[in-house]
Amino acid sequence: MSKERTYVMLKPDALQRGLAGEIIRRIEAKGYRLVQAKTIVLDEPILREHYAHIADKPFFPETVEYMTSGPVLAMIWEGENAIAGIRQLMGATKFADAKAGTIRGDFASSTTFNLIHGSDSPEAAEIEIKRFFE
Ligand code: DGI
Repeated sequence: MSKERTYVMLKPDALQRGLAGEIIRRIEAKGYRLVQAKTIVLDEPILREHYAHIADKPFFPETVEYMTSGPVLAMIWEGENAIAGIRQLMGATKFADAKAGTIRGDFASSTTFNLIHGSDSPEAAEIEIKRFFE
């Protein structure tokens, strides 16, 4: 395992529900290091880019409405195996599959309102860090 950087984004519901501190605490407690963070407001063009793989799905309009409903917290995290490790802390995408003990399993209110994004591969991490921080 080598030290990796990954892109993590706390979605609007995480900030609206006051869960940012709890989610960051869990990631820090596992040993990852916060490298950069900023709040941003997303628009549809950047979401079409970031979520190109789901842009033709029936739920995409709801995703855009949700993701533009308030600011998100964009972050770069670093650590051993950070990409897969933070995905594990996040929990599964589908609401019914997210296990207790994971961020989504403990706090998500639906598959759409699922609090957190994390890059799912080294390639995605590189692209997403560039997309949101450069
Ligand atoms: O990387 P993930 O966020 O875990 O999952 P993804 O890249 O496959 O999908 C991006 C987001 O799109 C996901 O966080 C929530 C939404 N999404 C994915 N599949 C579904 C979905 N939303 C609904 N309502 N239903 C789905 O089946």
